[in-house]
Amino acid sequence: MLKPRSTATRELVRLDGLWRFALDTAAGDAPWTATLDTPLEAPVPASYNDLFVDSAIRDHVGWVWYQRRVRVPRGWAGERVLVRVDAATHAGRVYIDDTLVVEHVGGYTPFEADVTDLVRPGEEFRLTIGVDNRLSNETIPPGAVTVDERGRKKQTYLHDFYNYAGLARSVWLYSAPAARVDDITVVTDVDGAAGVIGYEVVTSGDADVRVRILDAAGAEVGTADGARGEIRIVDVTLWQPGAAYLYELVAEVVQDGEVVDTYPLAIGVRTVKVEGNRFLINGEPFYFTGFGKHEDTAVRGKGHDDAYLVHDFELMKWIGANSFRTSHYPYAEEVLEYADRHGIVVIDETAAVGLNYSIIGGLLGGPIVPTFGPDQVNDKTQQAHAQAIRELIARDKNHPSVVMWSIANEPDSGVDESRPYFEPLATLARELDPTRPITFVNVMMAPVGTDKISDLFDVLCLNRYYGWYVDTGDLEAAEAHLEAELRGWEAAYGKPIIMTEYGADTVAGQHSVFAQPWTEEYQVAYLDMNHRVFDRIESFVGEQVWNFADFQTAVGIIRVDGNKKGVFTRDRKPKAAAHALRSRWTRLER
Ligand code: BDP
Repeated sequence: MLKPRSTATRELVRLDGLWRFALDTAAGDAPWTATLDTPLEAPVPASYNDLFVDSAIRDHVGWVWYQRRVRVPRGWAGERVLVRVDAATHAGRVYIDDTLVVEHVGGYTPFEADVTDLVRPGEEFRLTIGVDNRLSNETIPPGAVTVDERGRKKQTYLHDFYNYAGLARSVWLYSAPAARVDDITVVTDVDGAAGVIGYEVVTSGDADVRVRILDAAGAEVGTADGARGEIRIVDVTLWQPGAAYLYELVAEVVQDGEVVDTYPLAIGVRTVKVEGNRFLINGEPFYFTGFGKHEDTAVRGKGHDDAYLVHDFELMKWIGANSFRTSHYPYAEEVLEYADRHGIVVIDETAAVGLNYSIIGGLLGGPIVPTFGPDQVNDKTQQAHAQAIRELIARDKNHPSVVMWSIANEPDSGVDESRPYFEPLATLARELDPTRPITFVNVMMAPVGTDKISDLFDVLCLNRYYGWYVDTGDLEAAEAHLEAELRGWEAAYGKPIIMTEYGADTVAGQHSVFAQPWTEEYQVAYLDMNHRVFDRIESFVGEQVWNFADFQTAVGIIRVDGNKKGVFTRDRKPKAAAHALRSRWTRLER
């Protein structure tokens, strides 16, 4: 699904700002059939949870309603009119006046509806969006709603970040011609000094397609006719990590010799390949440095914010990070576009986090519930997971910054049932995009020998917490255990290994001369220990610290106002570890 853009043939109205807002408990039976009777207003984009000083809103389980009036620009007569929601977490319903126009499940990918027949140019309509924050064993990510003895509903979940909900990304009204570009797929290759752009344009309506490529200065460097084909750019400038270069592919729909639609897409020419135990970008071994991140800030929750976007990338540049993982869900498209323009490499992840019912029991010594079963992860969960993979790849396939798909974080991959669950999903991801390596992120409880699915993937991504969850405070034992495990993976698979998570909770300002967990000194020593081991493992191709910044989680006895494994605090102040990482990553040669 193409991101809405303003072009010579398309117009765009961003519907961000304050909307009327109400919980389902206050909104009445059919809140979309009249003006919402509510004193509350909520900003879009933002998660709603932390806005109001009201725990009934913060802890709400179920639907909430957003509403505003929208005027269709009067010049849009004869155009198709579409409403697009960049994300509704976790399920959304859009109403134009009294009419339901689209429903969508999955909290981090966009959806839209053609509403032309329900609205009129120059006139207003009532736009109501319902958003449901509930997770079940059949959603991605999974969760469960429980009802306690007082009849109170609670949302529980298995992932370690707060269940922020609402409209955390932009909402758009846009116009597009009836005969238009619906989708573009670009695959790039390199042939000597030339770049080869394979493209496919899907259109609605019967029309011809023309494609032009412009360089960064706007000069035309290639053209082609037809809905699919190949364009060669002689003397191509490659998109490189740390040295982004973007061309613009302009797809035009032509009817009777006239251009009726035009859609520009930023593209970068680069190749990605796994060869033996190396990860190659443009044929050169690439070593990932950086973080697992979160979309998470105070007050706005997961609300997209351009100021934080720019600042986070500046901090990553300062610290010497060349990459990050969109842990644990697809991030706002603005983030990927920014990565494209700034040469930051992305591992792009679905929201399949927490497919592991044994972890909580395992960590806290409680009962271990099996992950796969009719009331846990089942066929419907798998279907939702397949849909999440489809939507992620459909949305992000053209970003040069995206070099690998991660189809799940820390699933229960140590049990036999994980294989029939994951095998078709890995096949699906490869069919949808045969050009990028695929991975899943392996959990500590499924080490080599226990894990049942790693052979299905190209890169071994491991999350390991030796020195934190195990060998707590004993970095000597941790070092030996970590090294032994990594050597086991290396010997068994011969594939590239990335440590996609390693980290220690650290309260900024906590200090000790001893190796005391929770102190800034311990975080530095913990990271140093990991790095010593990584540097001894030949198959290592990357290190992404958990986490870029402190972030909010559900309450629990192992969380202090959230997860404190950030190298930066939640408001982006460096802990001592930030300086230590900077000193390593700005000098690292591997
Ligand atoms: C891993 C998860 C991550 C957690 C992290 C932690 O992938 O989401 O936040 O551990 O415990 O299990 O800090």
